[in-house]
Amino acid sequence: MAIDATTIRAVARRLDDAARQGQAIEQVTVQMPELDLDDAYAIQAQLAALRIARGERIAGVKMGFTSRAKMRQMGVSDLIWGRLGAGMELPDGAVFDMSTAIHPRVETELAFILRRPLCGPVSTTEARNAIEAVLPALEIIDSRYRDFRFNVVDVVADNASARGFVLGEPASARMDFSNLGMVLHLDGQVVQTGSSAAILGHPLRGLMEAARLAGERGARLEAGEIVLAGAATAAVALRPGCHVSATVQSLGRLGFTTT
Ligand code: OOG
Ligand code: MG
Repeated sequence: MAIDATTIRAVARRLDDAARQGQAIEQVTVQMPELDLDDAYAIQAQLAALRIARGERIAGVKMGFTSRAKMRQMGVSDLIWGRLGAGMELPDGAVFDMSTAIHPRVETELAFILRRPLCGPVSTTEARNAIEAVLPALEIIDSRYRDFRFNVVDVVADNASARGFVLGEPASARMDFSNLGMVLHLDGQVVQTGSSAAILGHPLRGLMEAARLAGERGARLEAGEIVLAGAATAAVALRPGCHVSATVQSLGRLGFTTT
C-alpha cells in the first residue's frame, strides 16, 4: 500500500461525488502515480462502505476484462472485479435517466445468481454447483474519469466503472451456457455480436475468477448474490432517447430505454 487510510477515504469520497454529480474527474493516478492495486481495492471497498452507509445493500460483484473484446477496447488486460450495489439494478424494460450519468456505455453479459457461497480457488464442479440460475444481462458502465480513460489501478479504484445492470429471465444452471450467441441492438440495429464463449473461453471461468479474486481480497461471494461474468462484446456508448436490447441464445431478450 502506498497511501494511508485518510487518503483512501478522501479519494473514495471524490469518486463517489463524481458519480453522484455526474461529473468526470481526473484519473487518480495522475496526482498519485505511486498508487498500487491494494490501494485501489481499498478505495473500492470504501466506495462500497459509503453505499452501505446510505442504506444500500451490496448485491454482488462484477468481473471486468474477461473478454478480448473488452481488453482491446480499453487497453487493460488484467482481470478485475467491482461491487454491485442493489440500487444499481434496473428492472427489465425500465428507463435509464442519462442526466444522472457522465458518458455511459452498455455491454452484453451473462449473470449468475448463487445458491452457495464461493471463496478462493474453486473447481469447475464447485462453481457450477454453487449456481442457482444463469441469466442474460446488460451492464451499464460509466467511468468517472475524463474521456473514459484509465489504467488498471484507476479503474479498480473506480469500482470497475460499475453504474447499472439489467437482468433477464433466470434459467437453470444445468443448461449448457458455454457458447451462446449474444446480440446487442440499439434502436433495432445490431451494434455488437458475440458469444458467451468470449468470456474467458467459458463464462463459468468468470465466476471461478470472481471467487478467486474475492478470496485474495479477504471477501467471499455469498448465497443469493449476483455475479456479472464480464462483457462478451465491446461496450457501446448510450445516447438519450434510445432503446437498447440484447438477445442471448436460449436465454431470451431484455432491454431498457434511455432518456
Ligand atoms: C471497466 C469495466 C469492464 C467488463 O465487462 O469487461 C467491464 C470499463 O470497461 O470501463 O465491465
Ligand atoms: Mg461489464
